Amino acid sequence: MTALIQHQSTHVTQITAEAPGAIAVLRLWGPDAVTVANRLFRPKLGTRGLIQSQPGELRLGWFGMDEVVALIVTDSNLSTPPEVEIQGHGSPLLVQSILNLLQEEGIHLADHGQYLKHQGVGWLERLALDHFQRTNAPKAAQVIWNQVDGSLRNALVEIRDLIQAHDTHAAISRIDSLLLTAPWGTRLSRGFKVALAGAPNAGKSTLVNALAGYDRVLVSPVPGTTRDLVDVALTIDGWPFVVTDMAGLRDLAADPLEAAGIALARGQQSRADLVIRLFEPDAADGEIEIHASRHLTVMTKLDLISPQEASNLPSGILGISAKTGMGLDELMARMIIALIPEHQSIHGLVKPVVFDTEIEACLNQARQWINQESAVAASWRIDELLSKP
Ligand SMILES: Nc1nc2c(ncn2[C@@H]2O[C@H](COP(=O)(O)OP(=O)(O)OP(=O)(O)O)[C@@H](O)[C@H]2O)c(=O)[nH]1
Ligand SMILES: [Mg+2]
Repeated sequence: MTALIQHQSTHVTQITAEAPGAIAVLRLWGPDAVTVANRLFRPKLGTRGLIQSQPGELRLGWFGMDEVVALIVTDSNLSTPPEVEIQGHGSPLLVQSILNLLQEEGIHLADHGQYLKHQGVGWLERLALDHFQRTNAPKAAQVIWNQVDGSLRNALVEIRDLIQAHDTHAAISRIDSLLLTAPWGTRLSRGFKVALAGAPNAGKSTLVNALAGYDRVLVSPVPGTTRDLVDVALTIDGWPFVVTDMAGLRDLAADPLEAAGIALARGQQSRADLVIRLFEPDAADGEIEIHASRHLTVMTKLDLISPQEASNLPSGILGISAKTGMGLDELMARMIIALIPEHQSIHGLVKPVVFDTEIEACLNQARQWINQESAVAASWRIDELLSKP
């Protein structure tokens, strides 16, 4: 055991985000962590360095050019070598100077994932943490956090056990209900993609600004204003969305730049999870060809027609005014209904969810193998995911 530890190297990683902040926290682990930290740490009060500290005792001093707090961290049964935590000011320059000093002492720079791995956090949970760090929509974050907490791992263990017990019927039904979560689960960290399609001047950009709550994109009465695809990230009812404003669709665009924008917009429709088709009150519905599996049809500029006309819209068409805000709550509610299954928005927060395409591929493959009566291969595939270091 001692020989093994001797051959392991010592690492340092920054635990806090690698960006300017009030404080930065670094973690040093491995056989030389305490020795090196003790050599570089100069105590401020008294004469004692780090090495004489009780585990968990905070010590104030300098590490290189900056003042830091340092402490020795041990696990409760002392089965692993002690680690050192260094807490200092969050300036990237100061952090870099500490990291440089440590590297000069032969300490290896590691990323946060390596640190989690060292702590015994499995691949599945590290992947979930990675997704968690990329979402700031509260409900999506909660769903992903439950996967960090073991929701999906437990479900995969159950499936593997069912396969091994030759209960293939139950295993397939569990796999299928998990796979049903993938279309929305895999969007939790990157957001549901919503494209706005409509003729020039339909009010797409005005709607983007109304949803964002500020003037994000250019609006003008001149048809053909928007050319580029502009992604705007939004949180609606706790879920993440990326709404894409794009060029108004028309067949005869004389301007080559507008024509290029229209080509981009057509391509974007097929990549979107949901297309919102917009048309003005005096335009005929259906003018715009939609290439998407899911879409909502919306009549814009409701403030320009009489209340009587507004209340008599054909069924399936939602009226909105991005100018007055009329109908926007209903539109957002319909976006949620179209993309997040109702039962998921209530109970799904604690359920296992397929949040990554690699997991989705694994489940599809395991299902295929069960169908080909190769239970061993199916169980191996799921085990591989569960035990990935
Ligand atoms: N009265 C009223 N005017 C609106 C509304 N929405 C948009 N408009 C006006 O319609 C014109 C076109 O709006 P945009 O949002 O630029 O339209 P667009 O669909 O983005 O147009 P392109 O970028 O050219 O494709 C602008 O003058 C807006 O002020 C609305 O709800 N009510
Ligand atoms: Mg526009």
